[in-house]
Amino acid sequence: MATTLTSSLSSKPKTKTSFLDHSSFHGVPISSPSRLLQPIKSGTQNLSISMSASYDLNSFKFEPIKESIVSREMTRRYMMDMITYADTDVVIVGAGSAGLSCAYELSKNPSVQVAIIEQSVSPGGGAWLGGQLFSSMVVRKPAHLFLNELEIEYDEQDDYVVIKHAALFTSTIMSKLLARPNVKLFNAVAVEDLIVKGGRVGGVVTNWALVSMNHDTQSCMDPNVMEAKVVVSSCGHDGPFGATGVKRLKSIGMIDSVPGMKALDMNAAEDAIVRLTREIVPGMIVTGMEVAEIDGSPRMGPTFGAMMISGQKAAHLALQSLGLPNALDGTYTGNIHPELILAAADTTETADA
Ligand code: AHZ
Repeated sequence: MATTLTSSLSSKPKTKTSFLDHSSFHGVPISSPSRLLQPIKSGTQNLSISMSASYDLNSFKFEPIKESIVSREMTRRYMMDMITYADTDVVIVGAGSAGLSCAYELSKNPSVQVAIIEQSVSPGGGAWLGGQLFSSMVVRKPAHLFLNELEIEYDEQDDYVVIKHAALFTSTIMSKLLARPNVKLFNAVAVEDLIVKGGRVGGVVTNWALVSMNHDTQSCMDPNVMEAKVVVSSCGHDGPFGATGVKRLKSIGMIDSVPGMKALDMNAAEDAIVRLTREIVPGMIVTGMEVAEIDGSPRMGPTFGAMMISGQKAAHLALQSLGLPNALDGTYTGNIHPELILAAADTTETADA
């Protein structure tokens, strides 16, 4: 269970108010943690730091290795992953906050094989920062329950919580997710297109991201493919790679329009993103900010609760599509907080609903 930092960071006792009544937090400076006010101790006194292994740091030496062994270890394992995931249960396109939340939730079922494809070398999308270039990440309740599950500490305020650094969320969810045996992250790989058969999305067309970015500087460099029973598109809002999934659906005539996200309204935006997370065409679920692109709903700016809950909803939609127990039709018995069990909303709703 996560503990909160409120007691150590806040200089005033907290009283419960609605944010409409003006939170006691607004404008109140946060006092420095007391340890920062202590002078750094010198010498050996009070030091009880230990190293887990007793290396001799004065004459240190690694065990020997042949260079070719390193190459073969990497190549063999990556190629085995490509062979294994050439035909998989779910492909998640985009490892931002929504895609990672979806993958985390989905991969709790060990029988579901999940491939995450991220065009950037570094997964995480925009969630390494909270907004602009600031570190803290604001998460509106009740999405803090997801943080409790992930054991991420936060500073609790009235109707929201604040994680001291967005990177703490992103690194924690990634470390738990990527350790699962049924998950593979293919980073530096871009989804260039979709496999579509009989009106159903049946997988993705991939290429090394650096190749995708250089198509116009080379002669034809054909892509690779990955078949999937379900594709989850979490490509974020429009940008060099953003909204790739829904833009492609429009260009091949599977949806009529991609109006683009509307201007910022945090309250309307976050509810709409969760409500409109859905299977947009057979075989493809859309989550995160890409939802706002397709529905012309507002953006929320620097608040991340909707990315987490939308990702979780996308995971349960994928489980439903796979015919597995899920929180949408009440058949799920796994670890999800009752408040986060999403009502089986009418997923055909539009932004104007
Ligand atoms: O690199 C992209 C990013 O990491 C990746 N991506 C996009 N297209 C791809 C493609 N192939 C592979 N064709 C691709 N990867 O998708 C990820 C999207 O992450 P994100 O953080 O941009 O989107 P998100 O929906 O997870 O989170 C959005 C966070 C935002 S934006 C916003 C605002 O602008 O108001 N507010 C919030 C909270």
